[in-house]
Amino acid sequence: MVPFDWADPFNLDDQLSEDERMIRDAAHAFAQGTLQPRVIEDYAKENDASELFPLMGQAGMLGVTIPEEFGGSGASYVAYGLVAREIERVDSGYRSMASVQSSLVMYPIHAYGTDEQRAKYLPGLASGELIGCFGLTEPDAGSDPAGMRTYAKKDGDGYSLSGAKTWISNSPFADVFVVWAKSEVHGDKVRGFVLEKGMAGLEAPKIGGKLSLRASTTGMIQMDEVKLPANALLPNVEGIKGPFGCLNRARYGISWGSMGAAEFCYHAARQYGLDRHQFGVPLASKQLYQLKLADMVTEITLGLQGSLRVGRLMDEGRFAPEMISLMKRNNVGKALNIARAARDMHGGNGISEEYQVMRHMVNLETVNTYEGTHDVHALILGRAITGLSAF
Ligand code: TGC
Ligand code: FAD
Repeated sequence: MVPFDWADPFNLDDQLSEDERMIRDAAHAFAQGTLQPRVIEDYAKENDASELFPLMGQAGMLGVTIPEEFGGSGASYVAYGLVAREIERVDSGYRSMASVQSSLVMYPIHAYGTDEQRAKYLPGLASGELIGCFGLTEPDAGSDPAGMRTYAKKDGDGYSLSGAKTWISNSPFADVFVVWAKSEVHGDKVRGFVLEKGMAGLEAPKIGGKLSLRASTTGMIQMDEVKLPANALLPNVEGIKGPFGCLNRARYGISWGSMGAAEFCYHAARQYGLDRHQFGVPLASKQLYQLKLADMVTEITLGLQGSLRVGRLMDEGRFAPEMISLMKRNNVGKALNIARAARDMHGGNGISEEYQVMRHMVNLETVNTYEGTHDVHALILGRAITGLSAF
């Protein structure tokens, strides 16, 4: 028998390789040393924290699974998940900045791009000198991205792109835009294009007034006959499965990241209950308080174990996208419940920025919606279980 570790009940640490532990520890040091000291202010002021990208790059937080020849770390999907968990332990918005860069910009350029595109963009994206964004969602096409209207017309040897994307992480300060559009030349199939900041007809205004994910900058991408050369096309994928291939990676990372946010809330609630006395005893001595902590540690332990399993299957090339839907949906939903409980367990202090649990709680509302809503992932699973589409 071994003693029970309340912070790591199933000994996750033991199931990681030496390299994965090193990457996890580096991510923890970066997140606690660089991100944690500034998060309350970034969130309160809705700062555009673009200067964090080169810092993330130097710390090896970008392109974890991208081969080293392109500036990435060439590490496992489990390592990528561990990085997401450490960053989101501080804030979901910072994790969003990093996961869009790695999974939604670097991944498609690496997987679907030419050698020329890889060489041009990936090293700068890995170092954080370049910032990327991913334009799929439109004002009238959110859960149903196949309903997109953004259109690429033939224009000489290249294309002319028009349309609008909305709710796009990083877009107001992005240098590189991976945009998905229906393409005239390709029989109106969805294709990916790489746009660059400063192109005529391309604008990326910020969306202000968010009450969630305020440390991450979100905007639109407005395209008015943006002229693109032929080599702006990502040639190696056609159809809506292109963007979905990217979403698989990002959703998987979110399944780990949301557990990081949940762990922060669980640890905070435990400590608060030990420190805070009411009725002459610590709150943590009360059965109701302990029940909530027991529920938290159970969901976190199972959630991390599930993400680890899916990560291993991804590393072996043996995953189904529905496995990722299962883990994204479960872990984010559970993390949101945990954050709400932690907020409650902190009493009045729970609404203060200083205690941070409410920031995690409202962030997780966004995480529950983006990358496929909680209900959309239920329908993805429902279709796989029954063979019947309920979208
Ligand atoms: P459907 O008929 O299901 O499939 C069309 C084609 O796509 C293939 N496919 C996938 N391929 C790889 N991975 C997946 N996960 C895939 N899902 C589907 C499928 O095999 C088929 O291929 P083919 O060759 O037969 O054509 O497509 P549908 O249009 O009916 O889609 C249904 C649904 C609901 C599953 C899908 O539209 C969906 O997932 N909606 C949610 C949209 C979403 O997640 N948007 C995210 C935007 S990005 C974002 O939120 C970033 S947040 C910032 C951050 O990450 O931090
Ligand atoms: P809708 O699709 O309109 O859904 C509204 C409600 O209806 C939801 O509850 C949903 O579950 C439900 N619903 C929808 N369809 C069905 C159905 N068939 N059956 C039952 N219920 C249904 N997108 C990008 O492309 N790139 C980004 O970088 C990005 N970053 C984001 C950052 C933030 C802060 C936010 C909030 C969003 C971001 N998104 C991004 C967009 C995000 O992916 C979408 O918001 C999400 O996919 C949901 O789409 P929607 O907002 O249009 O909601």
